Amino acid sequence: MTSRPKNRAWELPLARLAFAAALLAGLACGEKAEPDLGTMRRALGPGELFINEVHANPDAVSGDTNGDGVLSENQDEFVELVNATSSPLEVSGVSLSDATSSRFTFPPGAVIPAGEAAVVFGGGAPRGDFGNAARFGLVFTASLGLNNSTPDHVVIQQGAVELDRVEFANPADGISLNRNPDGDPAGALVAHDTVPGAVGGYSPGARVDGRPFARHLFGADPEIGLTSGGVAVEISGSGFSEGLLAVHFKRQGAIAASPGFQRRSSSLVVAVAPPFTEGPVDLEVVDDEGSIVGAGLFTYVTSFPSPDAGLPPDAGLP
Ligand SMILES: [Ca+2]
Ligand SMILES: [Ca+2]
Ligand SMILES: [Ca+2]
Repeated sequence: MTSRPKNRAWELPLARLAFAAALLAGLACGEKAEPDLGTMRRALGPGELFINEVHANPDAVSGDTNGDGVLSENQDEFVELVNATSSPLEVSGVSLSDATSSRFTFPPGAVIPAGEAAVVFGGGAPRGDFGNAARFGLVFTASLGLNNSTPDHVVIQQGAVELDRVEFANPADGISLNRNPDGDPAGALVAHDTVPGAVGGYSPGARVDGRPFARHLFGADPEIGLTSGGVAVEISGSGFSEGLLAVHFKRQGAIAASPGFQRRSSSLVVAVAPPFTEGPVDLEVVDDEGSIVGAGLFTYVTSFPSPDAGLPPDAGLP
């Protein structure tokens, strides 16, 4: 079962992202001359997908990790898996097991973007962003049954190839086990609240401090503006830092800087569109952590269709 984004406005941009990701992955496969051109399916290597966080022992009073309002020592267990590569990974068919049995298999079409996370909760009806996992359709549920005291392990594998394995025993009540450093596949598994920067006892789908794993631009509103510029464009995304430096509108070597921009939140920047030539442009948000580019998110037009276009000259205008 998959948790869908609550805000349906995300669905179109997500479909575009998935399509773009599929195209990019197909191209990447083509460059490597791998046989399965046109899809991103390929054999994963150990460590390309890894277990970053395991929560086996949710607190019975304060441990509603899946955000569904129900405290459950089983449903609020979770395992967080992270794509360690700089490319999208198709993970369909990758399975997750514990000491007892296979517990979960990623469904067909499951793709984890570069550096992003997927979360498998023990059950319930997960509600929340979970970093960017919900927006990418990467929040799942399955019966996990992770032991609280008897030694247990979590293994992820594709076919017979083991991608990652963690072992644990007696995790503290209400505190997950997390890689240290966070997001480092080679990091040791330690109590979440002892990882530098951690906020709280667990962080399903997010970094230990609650930020999303990767930064993205998701969309623009409006998506269309005049070539003369001037419209204020709301750019939605993730991980915008407080040190916003510039917003660029650009296409194939041509670049124009927004004459006025403001960070409203970690997920929203507003920028005045500069004048530009007709056609689609990429948007680039530059802050003190680097730059984030969204391809083709905005389109310049020379004029908007007249609201009375097609009507006879005397069609009721006062
Ligand atoms: Ca819950
Ligand atoms: Ca348990
Ligand atoms: Ca986490």
